[in-house]
Amino acid sequence: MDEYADRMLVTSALPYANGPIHIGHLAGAYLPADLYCRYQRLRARDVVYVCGSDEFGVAIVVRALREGTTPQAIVDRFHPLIRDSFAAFGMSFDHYGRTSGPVHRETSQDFFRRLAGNEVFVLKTDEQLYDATAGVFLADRFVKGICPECGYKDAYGDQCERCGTSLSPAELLSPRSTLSDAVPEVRTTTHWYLPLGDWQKRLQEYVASHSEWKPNVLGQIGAWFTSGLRDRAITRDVPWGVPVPADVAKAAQVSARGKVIYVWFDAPIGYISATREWAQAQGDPSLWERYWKDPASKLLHFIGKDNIVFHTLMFPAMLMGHGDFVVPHNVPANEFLTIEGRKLSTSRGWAVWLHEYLETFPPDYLRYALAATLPESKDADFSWKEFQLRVNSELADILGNFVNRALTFAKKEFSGVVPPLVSPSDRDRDILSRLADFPGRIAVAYERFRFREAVALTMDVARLGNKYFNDSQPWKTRRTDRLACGNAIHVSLQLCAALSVLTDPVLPFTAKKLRTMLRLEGIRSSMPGAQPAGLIGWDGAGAPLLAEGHVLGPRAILFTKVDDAVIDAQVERLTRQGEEQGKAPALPFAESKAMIDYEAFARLDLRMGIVLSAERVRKSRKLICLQVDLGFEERQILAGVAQHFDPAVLTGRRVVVVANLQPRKMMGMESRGMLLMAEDRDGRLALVTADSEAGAVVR
Ligand code: B3M
Ligand code: ZN
Repeated sequence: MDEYADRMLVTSALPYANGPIHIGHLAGAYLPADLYCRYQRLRARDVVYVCGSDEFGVAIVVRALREGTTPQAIVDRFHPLIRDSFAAFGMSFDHYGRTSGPVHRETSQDFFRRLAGNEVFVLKTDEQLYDATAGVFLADRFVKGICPECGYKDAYGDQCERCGTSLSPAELLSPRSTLSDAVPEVRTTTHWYLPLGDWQKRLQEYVASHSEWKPNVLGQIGAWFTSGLRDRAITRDVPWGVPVPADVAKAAQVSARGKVIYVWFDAPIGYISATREWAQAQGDPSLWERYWKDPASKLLHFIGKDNIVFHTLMFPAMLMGHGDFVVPHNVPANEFLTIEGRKLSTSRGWAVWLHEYLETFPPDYLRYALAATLPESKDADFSWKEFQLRVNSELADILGNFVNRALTFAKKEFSGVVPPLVSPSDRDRDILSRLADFPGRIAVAYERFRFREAVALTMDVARLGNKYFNDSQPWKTRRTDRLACGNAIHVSLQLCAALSVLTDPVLPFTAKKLRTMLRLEGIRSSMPGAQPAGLIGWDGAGAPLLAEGHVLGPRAILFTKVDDAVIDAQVERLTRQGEEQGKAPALPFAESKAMIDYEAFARLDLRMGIVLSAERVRKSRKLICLQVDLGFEERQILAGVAQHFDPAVLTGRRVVVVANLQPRKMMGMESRGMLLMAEDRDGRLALVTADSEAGAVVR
């Protein structure tokens, strides 16, 4: 049952420090990890859980430019907001660091230096736009110019925000630097690449040894292997990041000026630097090595599905290339969260921010509501109505109600002292024996990252208590059979004590409150830090924890129901926020085209197709080559969507094809047809599809 050794290093994806945390983050990489770590600590496992703010990356520089400030000012604003809102939400990191600090810089440069020394990298030189005034090369978001497709004069070097066309800086007309407004020059620049293709075989063997990984993770990795791993640039000409070590650049005879390590190379190394900072804080700077260099320690990364490739392929290749470290033992990635049935979008203001949530509700309400519906194998939806239902009908009406009845009865009928269990009935004995199984049953779910199931089973203990209480009818036996009444309250209180341990991973604040009400001591904490021996842990929750005669503490209400008005206000706030932010870009709709007659439309031969395979076209940033089954024949079609879709998600999809388009040659390959796409105002693309057979005519 327990798949991991006693020692483990657990991480959650480092959130970018260019905005607050929202509930989509929590459902993806953070809450699952915290549930898991708290559970493992209750099992007396040696867990170190680290995270930290990811403070580099182009997005942070762009935001700084937009706000007329510096990247450091941006991360200095959001790092504490993220750190503190995590703490208020009950995230039990052993250490929460930040990648703009000195330990991370040193750790990243040492890592880079080792790979360079092991000749893992390849160097490549190509042309890039250069701003002679600012003295830096211009990554795509640092160049603006006229869109060659629609003439929009403020198109960025990666995409035109008006027509959505994906671009490269060299395609812009009259380009100019967003840093200095200078007209850029074309200069050659050299970068270090990680030749992932060289590692594909070894990575396939590594992944094949982990058949226990979640299917959604293995599925995505399989598609990456099918399309073939490619070289990944791991340095950038960006004025913000961990500088490429000067000695490595010198040895390679490459100018290090303005060159930094690519954020997706240094960010996972942030897990190592955070562990080093943790070890320093423990007073033993070498302690981190027990978790990163000892094969007996298991490394687990909790992430969202958009980070799978970096944690199961790129980072393992880096670690293998380095040679000193363990490789990830599991990467239980979650899918995405939608909100009120719509895709979460920070740019459109369609998000629930954690720090704003905490202004109105206790953390445990959201911990429970999210844990009960985590997107573990497919996307899941968060709605305020369901949040209210989870709090009112489950937390309050099941768990809170049971605890309140048991403690109220103990107070009123037995002066707040645990009554003896004397000649227990079959029902009494049955409950106690069923209780004994719960820690083991719930543990299986936690060990297999099935948190929704773990939380549902935990609530089953409270459901069992309510049923037992109703069936025992202590309100009658208190007059007719004091002994039976005492037994009923004795057993009910044992269930309450068990719940104060078993709910701890998901409801840490409530569990602590319940243990205080029960005056239950000697229980392990699920928080980080050394603990004395002999404490009762997870498995101990299956046996009675309260001796007869034990004096209980003062009662309190565990949960306050959420009113409709409060929920309506949240929905209204989200809608208003969405409208305001959604309106902000005020992107115009694409121009309407001239009217046509029916005959013009009828000449189109639109057919349903099924994508048999999809792979990126080498040396092209935009093209994907698809083999499409049209029912009556197979077609090769080139589509300029490589910056919108991962080829893996296109394979197997039903698409609409313009089947009578003249064939075209692109990059030396023939394209015989075109896929229909829907493109919304901010350039997001979606496949036009229908649930029909290949070859079906679309009218
Ligand atoms: N900051 C991307 C993200 O927040 C990145 C994660 C890094 S984990 C090493 O999804
Ligand atoms: Zn355009």
